[in-house]
Amino acid sequence: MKNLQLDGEKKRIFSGVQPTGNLHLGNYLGAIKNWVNLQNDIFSIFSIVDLHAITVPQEPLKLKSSTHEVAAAIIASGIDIDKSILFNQSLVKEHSELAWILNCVCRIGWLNRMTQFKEKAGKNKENATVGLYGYPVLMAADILLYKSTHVPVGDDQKQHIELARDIASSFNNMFTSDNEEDFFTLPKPQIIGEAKRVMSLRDGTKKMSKSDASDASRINLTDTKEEISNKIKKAKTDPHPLPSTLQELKDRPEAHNLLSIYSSLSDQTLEKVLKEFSGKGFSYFKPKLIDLAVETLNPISLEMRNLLKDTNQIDKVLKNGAQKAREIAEPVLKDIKNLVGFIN
Ligand code: AQP
Repeated sequence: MKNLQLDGEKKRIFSGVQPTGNLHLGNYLGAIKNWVNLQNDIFSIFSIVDLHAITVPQEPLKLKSSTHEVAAAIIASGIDIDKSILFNQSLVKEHSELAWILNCVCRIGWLNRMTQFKEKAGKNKENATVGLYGYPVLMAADILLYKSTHVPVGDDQKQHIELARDIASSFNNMFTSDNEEDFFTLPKPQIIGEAKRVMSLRDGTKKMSKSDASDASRINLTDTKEEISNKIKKAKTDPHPLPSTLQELKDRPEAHNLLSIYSSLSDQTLEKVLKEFSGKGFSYFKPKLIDLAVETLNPISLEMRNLLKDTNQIDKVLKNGAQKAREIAEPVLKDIKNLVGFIN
């Protein structure tokens, strides 16, 4: 395990994913694919954030099986558990403890601006849980507990990272004196690749999401070749041929989405993909996208199925990861408690 202690200019990554159902192409391209690339250069901590998952009601047995599935998906996608840390959040109690302290730093006005709460609570705000409202504070705790410097996420999480920076900065002002080095470095979001926000296959203006009622709206990492193929064939499009410039994609959300997915899966810029398909119809483009999606996702889903045959082994991996995570978290939280004025 390299680099457990953070010294000098060292970078450290934290990122998480909720066990709220099967992972989809958005989670893969927006987050996990980038994690796999980054783990070779930067010491990384990845968490299956089950404490976040229960901010909306979860069926307990389903939560357990989703946690196994997400762990299997992350490992099958290429996260190396000897190089990086992988654990489920509730095994490291310091996350909840720090969240409480940060609840006493974060201002209600800051939380009131969070768009994800507005979207998830919908019209029935009074009925949303306090946990859903405070979700971004727990997320700030997740990141800051490891003194993380970088947080690779999809574009939808940018506002939450900005809030984590505000909370860290406020904590520094409250508890670090002028002649001391700031306790927290302000974490930076890393929003990488051409598919920063993968959209629904049924509606190019809506984010691809696990909780969308329509399974046809997303490609799950567990989908078979046939399912991937059918979903892409049925994906919403428009009647025009594919354009040659980014400008012309502006009012064509479905075309933009499918081309961005192709570009991210093939590790090419969107400009290059536009050059390749300019003037062609969707009937020409979609089979190419199907081939590429199947080629990338099929090995992942096969490996996932293999890993899921032994869930005891997955539990062992997560517990071992949690132990390593606590080696970092415990002393950081002790320092924080000390700064706040707790006897510990
Ligand atoms: N559509 C997306 N495009 C790009 N990135 C995405 N991410 C999620 N959806 C997209 C990124 O995946 C990581 C894990 O997300 P999450 O599961 O913790 O939560 P989420 O953003 O709320 O994802 P969902 O699918 O929309 O879940 P539900 O439906 O349960 O709320 C994050 O880095 C996120 O940016």
